[in-house]
Amino acid sequence: MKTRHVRSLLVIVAALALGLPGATLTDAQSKGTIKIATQTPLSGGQASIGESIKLGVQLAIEQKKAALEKMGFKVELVPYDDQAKPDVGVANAKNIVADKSIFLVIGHFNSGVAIPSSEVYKDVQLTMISPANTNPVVTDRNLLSVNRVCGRDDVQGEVGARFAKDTLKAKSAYVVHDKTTYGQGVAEFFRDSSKKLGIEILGFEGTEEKSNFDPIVTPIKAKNPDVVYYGGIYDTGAPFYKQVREKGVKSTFLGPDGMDASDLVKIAGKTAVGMYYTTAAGPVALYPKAKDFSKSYKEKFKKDPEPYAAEAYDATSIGLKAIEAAIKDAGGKLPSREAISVNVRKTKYEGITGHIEFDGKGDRKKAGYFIMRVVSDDPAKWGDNKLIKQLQIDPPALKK
Ligand code: ABU
Repeated sequence: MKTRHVRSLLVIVAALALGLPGATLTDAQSKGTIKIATQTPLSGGQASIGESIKLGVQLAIEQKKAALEKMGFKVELVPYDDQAKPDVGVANAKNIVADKSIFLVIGHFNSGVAIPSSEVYKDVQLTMISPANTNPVVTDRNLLSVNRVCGRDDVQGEVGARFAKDTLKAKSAYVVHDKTTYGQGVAEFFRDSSKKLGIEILGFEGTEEKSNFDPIVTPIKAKNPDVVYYGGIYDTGAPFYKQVREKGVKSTFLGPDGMDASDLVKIAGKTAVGMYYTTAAGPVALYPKAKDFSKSYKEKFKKDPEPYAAEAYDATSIGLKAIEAAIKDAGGKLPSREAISVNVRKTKYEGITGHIEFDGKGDRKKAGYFIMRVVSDDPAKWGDNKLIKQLQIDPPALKK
């Protein structure tokens, strides 16, 4: 390297160390670019959550990239829109692995997209850290490159069933799902746990319907269950619950974390007020360390973070630390993708959502599960939803 270049690199490094404005590496001074990809729905009915996850990642990169810049690397976010569709996620995944400067993927929102996409990442040991995917298969494939900072649906389904039995005193339930990997999966876990606890399942039905639920509401009304449970995401869950209530069904509504979005009340309005949902996204108000995150997020993006944005922030922070460790292991050079996967799995991290450590298959140890009640039809008050119960539960061991 020419003396002039060495001198300007030293000036940049010193400026970065002091946090001076304009202290960014130019292409000529950088040892390389480390790109972090997100894959979430950025268009369609689930875009509000997908966008918020992406913004959580963006904030973490902006606040925490200095360590990598001091080592001489530029850090860039590359957002991909998986449209909540498995085929789009896989096509994006192929482009992602082909870009050798991408060293980390934070995503997805939908387990049915994450599972096939991570089969592509796995082939090159590109690390995926999921902030939100709860289907057991995400980690039960025991892949070194796949981790999640949230809980799992086999646990979430049981948490919901126990709540229905012990707190709601439910004797019967009617279960509907959206036929996706996630929606059907969590509905089956809820159904099976409910049956074991003595709750009678009056109906179990899958539908791909997105707007007109009339044919499904009729038998629900006739059977008058204590609880109506919908396994799916808010974009279809909200019109479902709305139509069930508007047809005069008085049952208590319960759903999984797919309902955990302010858009639920934007669509369902007052019909969603009073309903319960379980979630694996910690309400940010619960975490003292998430206060700064919420403040910065709101200042920067002019809105509150949606559920799973804080988990996305933590997932990114873990990834950045792992990249830093892998660069050190590689003597200051760009590391292999596999070295990052190895370092992520060794994580012991105090995040804004609590302590994060992974088990051997990439599940978060002592993941949080929360039972919540919707308190207002105002989407801006989603963060005020009432915490009914908070649990920390270890993931099940891998079945042999
Ligand atoms: N866990 C909420 C998002 C849905 C999914 O995992 O597919």
